[in-house]
Amino acid sequence: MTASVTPTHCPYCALQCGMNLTPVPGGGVAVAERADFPVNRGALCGKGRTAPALLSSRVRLTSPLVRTGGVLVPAGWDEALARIAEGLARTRADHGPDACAVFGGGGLTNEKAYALGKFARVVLGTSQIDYNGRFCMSSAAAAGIRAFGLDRGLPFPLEDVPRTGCVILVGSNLAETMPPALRFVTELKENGGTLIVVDPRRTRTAEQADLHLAPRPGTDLALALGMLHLIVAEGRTDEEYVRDRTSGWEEARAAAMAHWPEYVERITGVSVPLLRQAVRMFCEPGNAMVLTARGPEQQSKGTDTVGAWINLCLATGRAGRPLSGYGCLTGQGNGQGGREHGQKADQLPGYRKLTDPAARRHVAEVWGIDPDTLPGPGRSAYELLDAMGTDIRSLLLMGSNPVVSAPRAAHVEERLRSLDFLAVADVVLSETAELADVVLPVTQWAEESGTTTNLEGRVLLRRRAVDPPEGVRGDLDVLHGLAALLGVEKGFPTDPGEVFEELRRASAGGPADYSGITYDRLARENGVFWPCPADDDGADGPQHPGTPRLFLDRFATEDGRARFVPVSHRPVAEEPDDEYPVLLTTGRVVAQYQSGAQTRRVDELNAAAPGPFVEMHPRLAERLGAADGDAVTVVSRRGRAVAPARITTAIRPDTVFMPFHWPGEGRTNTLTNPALDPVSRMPEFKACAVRLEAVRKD
Ligand SMILES: Nc1nc2c(c(=O)[nH]1)N[C@H]1C(S)=C(S)[C@@H](COP(=O)(O)OP(=O)(O)OC[C@H]3O[C@@H](n4cnc5c(=O)[nH]c(N)nc54)[C@H](O)[C@@H]3O)O[C@H]1N2
Ligand SMILES: Nc1nc2c(c(=O)[nH]1)N[C@H]1C(S)=C(S)[C@@H](COP(=O)(O)OP(=O)(O)OC[C@H]3O[C@@H](n4cnc5c(=O)[nH]c(N)nc54)[C@H](O)[C@@H]3O)O[C@H]1N2
Ligand code: SF4
Ligand SMILES: [Mo]
Repeated sequence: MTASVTPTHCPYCALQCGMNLTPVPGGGVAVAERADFPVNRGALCGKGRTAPALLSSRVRLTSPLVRTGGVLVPAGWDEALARIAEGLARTRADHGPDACAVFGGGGLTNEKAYALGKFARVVLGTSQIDYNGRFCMSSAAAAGIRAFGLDRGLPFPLEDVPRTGCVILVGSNLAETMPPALRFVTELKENGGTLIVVDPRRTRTAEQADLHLAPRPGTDLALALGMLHLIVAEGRTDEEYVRDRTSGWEEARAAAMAHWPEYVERITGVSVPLLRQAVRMFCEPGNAMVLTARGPEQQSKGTDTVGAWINLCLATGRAGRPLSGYGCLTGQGNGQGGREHGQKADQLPGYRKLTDPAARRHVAEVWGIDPDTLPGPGRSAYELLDAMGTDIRSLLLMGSNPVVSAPRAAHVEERLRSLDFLAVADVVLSETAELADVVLPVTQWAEESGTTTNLEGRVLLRRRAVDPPEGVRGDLDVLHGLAALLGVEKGFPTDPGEVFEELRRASAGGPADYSGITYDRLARENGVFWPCPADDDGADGPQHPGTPRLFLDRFATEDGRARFVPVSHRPVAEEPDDEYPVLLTTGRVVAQYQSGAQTRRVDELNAAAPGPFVEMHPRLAERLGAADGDAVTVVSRRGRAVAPARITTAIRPDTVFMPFHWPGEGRTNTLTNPALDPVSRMPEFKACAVRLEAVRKD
């Protein structure tokens, strides 16, 4: 390996910031600025900057572990893989293929996600595969497909954001969750544009806003409907656009007109004058965007809620036009690509539908199998975890830590413990890996190549910069080895470039068409936006340029029109009552990532965010008799958690907020409600009813 500089991308969030890596003698790499990548122009947050710490960390796994006499002990790779193959084969023989399940993650590269989906369907023959992206942006994906016929997080590059007129950021705290992207909204303001932030908390992001609306958690749907009502009442709709480019307006309009501003004020707590001000700002002549993140999406009505915000864009002619539109800020490193290539329960590569006969024929041909042997759609992530130990008997898990991150986590943990067999591939001994029968230590981002697709739909190449330590193997090697032990010798190459070549063919002609993208091109071009079909002639002529901006001429629906969906307000699945009078909402802090499996093992990040807390308003704290820093017990119908109070006027008095990055006593997901959205099957992470008790001081 040469000691030269390798340009690559961050292992964490969906921004996929560009960075340069240089190997450090003795192990690991040094991170340096990489100014040529337009998304971050060299800027990195603390997580990206410290990502190399985990490469040479002592806590990283460097040997497979197998459970022997009740404890995990180091073992060789041959033994570990054989144990997994045996576990899966026994389940299949005793209970049928659907008793084997696979769980993936949106942090896995496109190549891994593709191989994992293929492994489930071709090697195990199971329909039971899903992944953590179901917990992430699935409601926005469902709403995007319903309205536009296609789901790509942002239909435009981030560089368009500062050039629009008004941005409504709904439930995104990007100052903490994508810090380098804050630049795009501060530049918007410098350019004379306006920023509206919708968040029950006055976050660091909300502090940047010209207008901050702080609705009660779980009421964004009503808020958007109230705004649409005012838009109609004030004659601010774009009639020509609605006529020429959309369908279904009459029904959607009628539904919105039932949501009077005063009624919306009662539901959301946002006053009618503020609602009017938001409408005025959004309807200024010119362009506007609505960007959503997990706030409105992680609700048991997330799909309809995003639909309501999309309706607002459509009614005002703000979608499929330059510098205007609706977008979802996808979360995980490969949150976009991870939902396109087949680790989702209902999906085949290229964002094809598993129920579509033509899609099945196409992919089966690439895989060299009979389409009739392809299983049908399986269960969604929470439903799959809930079925562990009942009709699911064995699980292979890669790239997720549900013991910390799944809703109703104590129940999920108990389900995982009741499995006949659990195998986990990870870089560290996560809380989920601790429960496994076999743990496989895998390589990390800087030690392997592969592609990710960032939140803009920009396909990127991560490059190997250093050799992995002895004892670890890549996820692709794991799948290759297991496939061979289970009797499938071909079709699971270990070289990511070879997997990508197959992915290109499998995606060709699908909605997420990657067939015109090659590793060579990615190395030259700093990313290519899908869809990017291959040239038919195969000659060296002009290549498809990729598609940075979607929908400018037509939407991806059959008739090319965007579809309004009539939606109406409904309450959260669990409204506060006398017994559980307060709403809990959950989310993130800047220094920790997700279940914390990686970032809790980095000293600098731990020092910045050492543990969980319960953010609450002074009035609520006073009623409770809690001072700042006092331990507070939070009780829901699922269980209880304890964490110190953090008292601030930045949150509504009827709501508390907890970050979800920690296991144990302060595990937020012990409390959360797995009520699912009927379309996307997204759990309601953002609202459940709780009771608070101040812990007695001695
Ligand atoms: N530091 C850090 N960065 C990350 C991650 C991380 O774990 N840590 N994870 C990455 C991933 S996978 C994701 S998905 C993204 C998530 O990125 P964000 O969506 O920005 O993160 P969250 O903190 O989950 O939620 C955003 C905001 O929603 C607000 N909110 C809560 N309930 C409601 C509601 O009912 N309505 C509205 N409108 N807002 C509400 C919360 O107060 C919070 O400020 O971040 C990515 N980046
Ligand atoms: N209460 C509450 N809960 C939430 C949310 C919320 O807002 N509130 N947000 C939800 C969201 S948006 C998300 S995305 C989920 C995320 O939650 P998780 O799915 O738990 O995500 P991570 O913590 O990133 O887990 C990834 C695991 O895979 C490992 N890993 C990393 N890279 C690789 C790799 O390449 N291969 C393998 N084999 N392993 C790897 C990591 O070490 C880690 O253990 O949490 C959800 N849970
Ligand atoms: S913002 Fe996201 S991609 Fe950029 S450095 Fe931070 S974690 Fe990495
Ligand atoms: Mo996410």
